[in-house]
Amino acid sequence: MAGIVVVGSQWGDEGKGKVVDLLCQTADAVVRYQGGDNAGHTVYHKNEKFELSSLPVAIINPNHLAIIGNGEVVNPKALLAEMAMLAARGIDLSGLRISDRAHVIMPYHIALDGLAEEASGGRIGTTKKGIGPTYADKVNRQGIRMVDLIDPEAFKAVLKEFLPFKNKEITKLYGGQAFDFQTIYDEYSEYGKQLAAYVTDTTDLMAKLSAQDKKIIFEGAQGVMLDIDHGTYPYVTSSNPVAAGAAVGSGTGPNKINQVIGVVKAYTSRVGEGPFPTELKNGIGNHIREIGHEYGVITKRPRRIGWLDTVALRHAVQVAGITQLAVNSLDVLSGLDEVKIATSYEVNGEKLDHFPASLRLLEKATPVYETMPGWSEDITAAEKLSDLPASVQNYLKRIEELLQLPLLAFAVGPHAEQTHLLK
Ligand code: 2SA
Ligand code: MG
Repeated sequence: MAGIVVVGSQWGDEGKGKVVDLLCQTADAVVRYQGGDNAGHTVYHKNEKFELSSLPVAIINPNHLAIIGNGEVVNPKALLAEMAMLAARGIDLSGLRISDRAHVIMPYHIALDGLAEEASGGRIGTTKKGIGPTYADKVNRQGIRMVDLIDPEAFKAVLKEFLPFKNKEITKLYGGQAFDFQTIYDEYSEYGKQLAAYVTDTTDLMAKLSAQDKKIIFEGAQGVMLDIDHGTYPYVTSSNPVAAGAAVGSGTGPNKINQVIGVVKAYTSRVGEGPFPTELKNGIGNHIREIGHEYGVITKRPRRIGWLDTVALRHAVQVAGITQLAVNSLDVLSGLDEVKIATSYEVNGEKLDHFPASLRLLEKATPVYETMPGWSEDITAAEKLSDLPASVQNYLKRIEELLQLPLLAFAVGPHAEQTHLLK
């Protein structure tokens, strides 16, 4: 088996969907391994725009399996709505498989996420999709899995056991509204019934695919800097976007992963709270946000914008084992006189060339920049490296040098036809 992981190398929204869409044309299966409907993946397929959330973006391509792995958390209501939207647009869902081990996002998780954000004045800036509380229950062994959801008796038993604790938390801690057992049970049993045909032992399926000579793409959501272990904790999501997460979140051995493609946006964006050393709170940042349509796919929040940060990227390369780069959104930078790349930070007059754990250090970190000439040409029709102006080629070359990794692909626009593999 050939296993290729596609990871976001920054704080999400690097354009992983485009790269997956390109690579999955020759794949046998594509697996999402973490996150849930907090993810917002935009892909343009045959000139049609699709915004996907819980499903692997590869679902829009027929001819291969699209798997929701055990590491994902599934909002059944949102997933069914996404499936209905795709079916209405003529997308064939017969390749969809949902892990019976994936945990279910329950309405009380969504309520708790919202209540915690509200009570703290938006401390993390989550998407309020219940992601953190669902993973917390999983780790605390109070979660409900898909295998339970599709089995009415099992579902009744686990919901009866856990709901009183959740209601206590909601009412006593936050003064919120308790959930009624029967209402949730009836509604969610129905979702279970509708999803049952897709729910299967995907771990066993992965084992079978591994035993054959199959090509599998592991589709990451969010980005390495939002990883619960390796990101800017606590300003992170509650899963492991790093490539190792692909093994855990799909039930595949790490030895089955041969390639890790780090998707990099030509600048940096971040949505939600947390450190962002190269953030541009000025006209350039605003300009990039507008040109790049940098607004949350799910929450519509304006994304924070900054220069490319190779301190953070080197950290991502290291912790995710990235082997090749795909650099996106080069077109968005067209028209700037100069572009900057952070190569190290300065903290209290000292040089720091690795990404620190301490938020206090990060707060004081001033990026040390290299400045390069910008480009003014419209590059959206470029197909090969040699079609790009020298300043763009130099920018890409410098990224390769600073990260000591080869470029595999680049994109000059949002459409599938604007993402190009290097020959
Ligand atoms: P959560 O909801 O618990 O995962 O939030 C925790 C942090 O993770 C960030 N996060 C994201 N960052 C970028 N993109 C994401 N997906 C959507 C998109 C976001 C949106 O593609 O645009 O619509 O706002 C995503 N999902 C989670 C989140 O902002 C918190 O910082
Ligand atoms: Mg996104």
